Amino acid sequence: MQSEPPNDPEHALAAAVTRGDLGSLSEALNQIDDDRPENREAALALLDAIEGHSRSPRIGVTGAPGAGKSTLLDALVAGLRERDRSIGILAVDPSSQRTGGALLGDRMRLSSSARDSGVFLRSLAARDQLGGLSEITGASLDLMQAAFDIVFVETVGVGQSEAGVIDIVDSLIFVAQPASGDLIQFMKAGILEWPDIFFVNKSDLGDAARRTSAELKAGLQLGGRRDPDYTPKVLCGSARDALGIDELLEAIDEHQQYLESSGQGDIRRTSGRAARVRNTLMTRFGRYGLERLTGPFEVETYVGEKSHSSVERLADELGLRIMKELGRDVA
Ligand SMILES: Nc1nc2c(ncn2[C@@H]2O[C@H](COP(=O)(O)OP(=O)(O)O)[C@@H](O)[C@H]2O)c(=O)[nH]1
Ligand SMILES: [Mg+2]
Repeated sequence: MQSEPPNDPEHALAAAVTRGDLGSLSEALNQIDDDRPENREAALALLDAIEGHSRSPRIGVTGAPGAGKSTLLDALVAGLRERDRSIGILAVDPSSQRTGGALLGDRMRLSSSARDSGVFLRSLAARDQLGGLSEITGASLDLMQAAFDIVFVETVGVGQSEAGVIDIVDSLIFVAQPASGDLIQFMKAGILEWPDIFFVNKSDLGDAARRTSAELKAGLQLGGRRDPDYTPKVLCGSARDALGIDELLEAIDEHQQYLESSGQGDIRRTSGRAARVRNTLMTRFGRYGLERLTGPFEVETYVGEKSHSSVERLADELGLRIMKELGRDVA
């Protein structure tokens, strides 16, 4: 049981975000993007207030530039609107500003100008210096999850570079180009390990798509998966012609049900939150600082026990501990 929410501006804003008010969501996203120190506490209060209040699916869409991720999202949005679901999309791919993504962005901005349209797009240009997703990406997705029935994050990423997106989503879709590689190349690139669903796009191009799908299926037989209990679906379709979209939506639902019934969903969320806290601490204090915490599992345990605090709050709390320890080292 949670007690009545306190009556302060952050909780009022959090409540409006949770109702799906798009103006409030934009305001909240700007607030967490404002990194002046005097604003920090308000941003943390806002993120704490929405933490754990939504179980909306968080879906990652990755793949090489040009694979059709933005076009696919456009088609998914159409399918989900028919099903009356509200949708938030976070686009971390800077190149999507220029190609098909620009169309997507314009359309979304157009439709979301009506406050109740139920579709919202936010573009984030930057990744952090280390090449991973920035801290703000996870926090933005947390806010959007509170506002919508389902949220997507589009990132350019293949194989190992997907590691960051894994920490912020429940289900990962990999959009493959036809003729983009054979089994050996997929294995070398490490793209078989993480995604929960593979969508071979541009099936209108014919045989190449069928071959790519066969190579992916063969690769998945070889094991080496993060979650050995779930066999990913390999689907074919055309984002441009809206083919295979219903099947993809079904596959997303099915994976979400698997996460729920197996308990993997909770496990993923907790380990993702812990990984985000660890990455933040690593960026701020480096390995030396992180090792000032008492044991290797301290971050995991701490995060697991505090399921009502935001990732950002937990990182600040543990950061304070590290600073105290570092101070002791100096003294
Ligand atoms: N032939 C074909 N082209 C597609 C399909 N889906 C997307 N495209 C095109 O592929 C290009 C890249 O698409 P985009 O969605 O921007 O890819 P992203 O970089 O992965 O987001 C654009 O020119 C799209 O029109 C498809 O199903 N078939
Ligand atoms: Mg794109």
